[in-house]
Amino acid sequence: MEAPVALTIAGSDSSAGAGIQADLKTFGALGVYGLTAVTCVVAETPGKVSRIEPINPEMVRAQIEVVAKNFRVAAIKTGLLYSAAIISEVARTITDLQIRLPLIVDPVITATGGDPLLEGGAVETYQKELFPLASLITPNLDEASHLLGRKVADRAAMEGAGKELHEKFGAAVLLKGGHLTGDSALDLLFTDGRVIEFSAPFVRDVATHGTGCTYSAAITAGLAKGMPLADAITRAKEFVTKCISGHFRWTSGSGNIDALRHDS
Ligand code: PXL
Repeated sequence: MEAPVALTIAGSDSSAGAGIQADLKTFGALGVYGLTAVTCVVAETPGKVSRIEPINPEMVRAQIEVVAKNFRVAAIKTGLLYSAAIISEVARTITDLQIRLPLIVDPVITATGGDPLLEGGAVETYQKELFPLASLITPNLDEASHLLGRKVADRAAMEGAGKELHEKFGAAVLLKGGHLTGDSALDLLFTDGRVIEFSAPFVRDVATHGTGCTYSAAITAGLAKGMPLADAITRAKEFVTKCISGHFRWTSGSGNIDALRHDS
């Protein structure tokens, strides 16, 4: 059987725990061949971004075009898109190529350590140009708060926020609750007017740089293999939990470095 193929349109993380590196490790672990369109290069170590440089939007388009025309791509995810210009170019390219595949948009706005990754003003471009093309949008609580302009910080607020985003953009929305509910990591999927819960034990005391990227890449891999959305999310959440509990750790006097382990 031919291997399923997925494309990630995302940034490069020099520490390799997040971004396009996490996506490729995830695709590989789940038996999917990963293609890439790099949007920006981030010089960072977990917890500290030191510099970001964008790729020319025309070069982002060129990468998407050449792989889309030559491979049988089965699903696409977007990660860090960095600027309004790149978001617009990605949306235009997907429209021009008449790509009608599952499109998972992970609206990356800040790094896990809090450093900004997306230029100011680009959130509006996401909402106007890319979300209407998405099949699934996967914000965490912080991203949902940015998108809606109000704090989303408890279960009741999650219900309202997810419903509003689902109705506004016509895409399924997976709102990721993280450690909001104590001992479990609770996510809510808003799809076809229904809400489905996904929960996993919260793994404590591990720095979780790259969790969001890994989760959306694992969902994309499941969809590329032909799984229904809710099944792809269930399997992806199990996969992320395994990557966190099996993490790498390098100890040093100036502070430990943790990284997800995608092959555990
Ligand atoms: O985890 C968010 C993220 C996504 N993409 C890239 C990143 C990061 C976090 O640092 O560097 C490229």
